[in-house]
Amino acid sequence: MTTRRLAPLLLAALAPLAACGDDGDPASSGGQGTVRFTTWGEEYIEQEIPAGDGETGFLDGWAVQYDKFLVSYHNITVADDAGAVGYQLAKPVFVDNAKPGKKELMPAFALAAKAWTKVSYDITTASADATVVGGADPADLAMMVQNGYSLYVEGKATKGAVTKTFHWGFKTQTHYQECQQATDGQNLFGIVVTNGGVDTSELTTHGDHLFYNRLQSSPDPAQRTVLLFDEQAAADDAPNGDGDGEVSLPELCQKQFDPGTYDPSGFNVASIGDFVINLSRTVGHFRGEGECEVAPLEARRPAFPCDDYR
Ligand SMILES: [Ca+2]
Repeated sequence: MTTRRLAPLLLAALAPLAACGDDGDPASSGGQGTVRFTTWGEEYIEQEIPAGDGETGFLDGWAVQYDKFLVSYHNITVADDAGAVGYQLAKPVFVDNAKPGKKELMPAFALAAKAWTKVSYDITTASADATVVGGADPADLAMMVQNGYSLYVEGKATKGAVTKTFHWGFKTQTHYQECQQATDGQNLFGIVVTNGGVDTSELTTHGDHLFYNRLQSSPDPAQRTVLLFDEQAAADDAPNGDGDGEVSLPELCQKQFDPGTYDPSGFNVASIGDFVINLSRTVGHFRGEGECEVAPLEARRPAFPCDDYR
């Protein structure tokens, strides 16, 4: 598993981005090609996030296994450098990335052979009319709709003889834009469709990000971003929680974070819950380790993320 860096969390509204670059047709081929979008939770969500050195797994000895990783995708959009939309998903898609394998998000479609530099998507509240793909359970979609969730994770963490379960439903509304990946040492924005070719974009979800100890990568390389669960586990224990073995979001929202261990990176957070809710916006990625700019979509956001979860 390669080391990851955190996607920037942009909590302010983004100014429109000026178009830039060339005419966006490096393929110069004419004709058209086929475009596919898939999603995958990688080994971390399918199998386990093990104990490790902080970057390869939990620094404090925990291991996490997901039973559900439910994602509500909306508005998957492919546009060119001038903003002309070549494709936009008409119906939302519902998927469970705890199910094994890479899942097709929609049927393959054709696009003109050229660079499509602007790929974006949303993870927003699940919709009853969503297309259920990849073997996801329609009952889980109904649960998401009923509770107003956009993302829901369920699983267990173990350390020695201790097991803590979790069922966390997130209501965050997040837009992922300017999706890009490092290719041959450069950041390639969006996708390149070639004449007769097939291009596949994976909207990868990173299950480890919920357990990071900082909200943005530190400019100081000595300050590592690491995976931790001790504080989350302690949120279930007295005096913060009810000790029933289940770490709930309200319990996380009661638990102040240790500033010696957790770095809010300048964001307004007071509890471990605020960390986890903010980090829920960073699970969305592009083509494996590729990144997108993260933009919250809520018209109103509370002073602290937990204010909507107590
Ligand atoms: Ca509990």
